[in-house]
Amino acid sequence: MDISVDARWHLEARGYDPATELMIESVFALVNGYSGTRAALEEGDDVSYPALYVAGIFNTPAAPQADELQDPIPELVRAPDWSRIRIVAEGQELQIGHVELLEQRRVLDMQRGVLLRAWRVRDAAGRVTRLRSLRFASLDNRHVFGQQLALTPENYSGTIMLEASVNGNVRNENKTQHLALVGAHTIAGGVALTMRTLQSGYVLSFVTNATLSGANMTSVAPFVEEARVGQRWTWQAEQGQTYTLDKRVVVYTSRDVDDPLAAASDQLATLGSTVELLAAHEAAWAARWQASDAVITGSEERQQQARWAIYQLIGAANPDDEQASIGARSITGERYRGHIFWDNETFVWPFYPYTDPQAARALLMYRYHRLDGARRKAQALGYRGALFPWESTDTGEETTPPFINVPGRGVQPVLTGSEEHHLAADIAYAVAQYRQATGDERFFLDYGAEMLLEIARFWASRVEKDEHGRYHILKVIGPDEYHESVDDNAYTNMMAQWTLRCGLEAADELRASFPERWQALAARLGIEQRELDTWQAVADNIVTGFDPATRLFEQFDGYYKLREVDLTGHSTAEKTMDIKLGWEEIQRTQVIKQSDVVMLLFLLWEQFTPDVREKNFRFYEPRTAHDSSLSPSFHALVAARLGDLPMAERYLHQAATIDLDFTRKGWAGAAGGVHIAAIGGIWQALAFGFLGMEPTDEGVRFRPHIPAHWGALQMMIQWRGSQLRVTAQASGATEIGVEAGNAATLAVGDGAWQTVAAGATLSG
Ligand code: IFM
Repeated sequence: MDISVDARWHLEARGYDPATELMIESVFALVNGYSGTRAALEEGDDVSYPALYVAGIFNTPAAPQADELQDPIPELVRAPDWSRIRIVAEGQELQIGHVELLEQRRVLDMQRGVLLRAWRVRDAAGRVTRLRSLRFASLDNRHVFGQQLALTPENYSGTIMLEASVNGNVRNENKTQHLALVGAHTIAGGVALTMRTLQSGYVLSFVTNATLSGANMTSVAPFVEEARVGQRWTWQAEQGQTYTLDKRVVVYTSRDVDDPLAAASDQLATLGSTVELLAAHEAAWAARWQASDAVITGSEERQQQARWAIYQLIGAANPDDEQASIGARSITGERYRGHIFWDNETFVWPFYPYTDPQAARALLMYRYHRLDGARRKAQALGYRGALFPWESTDTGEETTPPFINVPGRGVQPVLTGSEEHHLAADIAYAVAQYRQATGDERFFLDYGAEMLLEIARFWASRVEKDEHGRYHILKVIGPDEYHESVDDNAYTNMMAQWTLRCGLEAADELRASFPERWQALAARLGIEQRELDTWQAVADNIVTGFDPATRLFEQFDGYYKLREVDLTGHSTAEKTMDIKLGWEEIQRTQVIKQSDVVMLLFLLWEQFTPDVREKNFRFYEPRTAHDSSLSPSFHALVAARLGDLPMAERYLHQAATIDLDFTRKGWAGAAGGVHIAAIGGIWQALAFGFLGMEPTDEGVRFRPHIPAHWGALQMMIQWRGSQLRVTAQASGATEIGVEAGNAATLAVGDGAWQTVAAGATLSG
């Protein structure tokens, strides 16, 4: 089977194992920001879960989806399967389970954004059929899908029936029906299927047409069977002859246009051939790689992991959509119901300001458009300002389920929705980071400043003052979710302090440079000087848990008194620590689920002296179980910045294998979708850790730490309108080429800032 594979650009899965199938479907998914298509076998089998998700299409069913839930929870809707095929040769269905699979190779070509498959099957009568397929979800025109299938009867001639359909008979994994049929009919040269989400009322229209080429063809018959539409061919196939299906599908929803069916049909009528669509799609991927590639010269494995992370990140965001954001499993699976967490702003989002600023802006606008929901949440809990929902969907309302069934623990209350508030600061941090990285002052003036002020206002209302004039934040969950209802979580308090200062700076700046705008905004939000004085007092007097004697931050009040647990040999994949110890017990221990103080070290790096960074990392790293996929990548990042390269690489590998290792026993891995936060963390570990990128208000500095066996790390970085190519050698030499755009203010190591024009290079 002749698909050539270059591990630096391709992921490959050989054969077929039902145990790994669902993981492969997620990891090899076709993603273009608008939609995600799981890489299920086109003809289906008993375990496969073919699914399309269209970003932002959520539905809340009429009744709760599970016994433990009191109310129904909105979830990302499984949309019609656009790439379904059915092949029957001489009356025999060519599907695993009905025929013997002789060989199979599946390749995700990350460079071109295509999924390739080659397989051979033999039926009980000994007839061997060879098949090859290619699928893509266009990055050039995100509404378009393309599919090709080449079929060759190897050792027989006979009647073959081939069906290419769009199948709307789908329910979500938990069996919830979210879609109702609106209409299915033939159109000029094809077929159309329109469905509507039952409660949220989104309309989704698919139109498709296909051709089958080969000798002695008989005519094509379109079919419409309830919510399944397609075309069907039956012909006398000749031994050794190859027959090729070319299928194009267009999808529009009522989120995009008023009349999705008309839009999809009009587009299909003027669409180029599959080959032309594929060429445009590949060109779009080439442009995105040009702006975001990471090259690791000496390690094929790291190279593949890095490129897969970048592939998933490019495919997770749509720069043209301000109404959708990135859920915990991107658009590749249904775990966490497609909900959007802090995973987005803190883990995934930082890729975009440095590689695709328009996508970064669109994702922040998703939050801005939901500022009223955040105001409502703050108010409902008795606070002021804006507290974004811990779990967010299309509406901007809090959608965290109040209860959840945890394996091994039964039905448990979920406190994150009411207690995990650091997300507010995480969003503020992204707003400031975007402005710093892009210089987009318009965004700051029109939207960013308002977000910062409202979030700062939330924190000022969230604190409680003690008799010594110190401010506390009580009863929170920090990033380490193994400890609930804690007081003065260092991460939360420090990030709240940072947000308050940022809000004060925004107010000062607007007042000084844009007085009219400030007056209008302050009047609209009702901000007076008295309130700003309170913010200052809170920022100056909030407790942080820092002990100048030990140089450590206490993760939260009382953490040191908890029982120490030796985590040597702990394997998350086997059993997480909360399951091993029990939920009550784990709260009595120092076991940390995921990076907490360690995250803080990175986010507020400049605020800490080298000894504080080192001491806190060495204290908290052995206490962290990494029972959340969010954890290893940030340990990789901080370890790399501290120059501990063996540890940094170990954690980087751990982050990558969360999804890419299909062999771990008892581990469902990526089955429910890829762990996009871990993936975003991989890019951040490379950029901010190994390449040592330190963005500042003055310019961007690089202090690389490159493992010897990598040889070099080269990354494409956008900085305030300049396209940079940064190459750091393991030997220590670093070059930053300004390839295009504005002159950039750059520095390497402890060197002085330099202004480098387009076409010039800074070496250090
Ligand atoms: O947001 C995360 C959280 O930090 C840990 N549990 C899973 C959530 C979704 O990924």
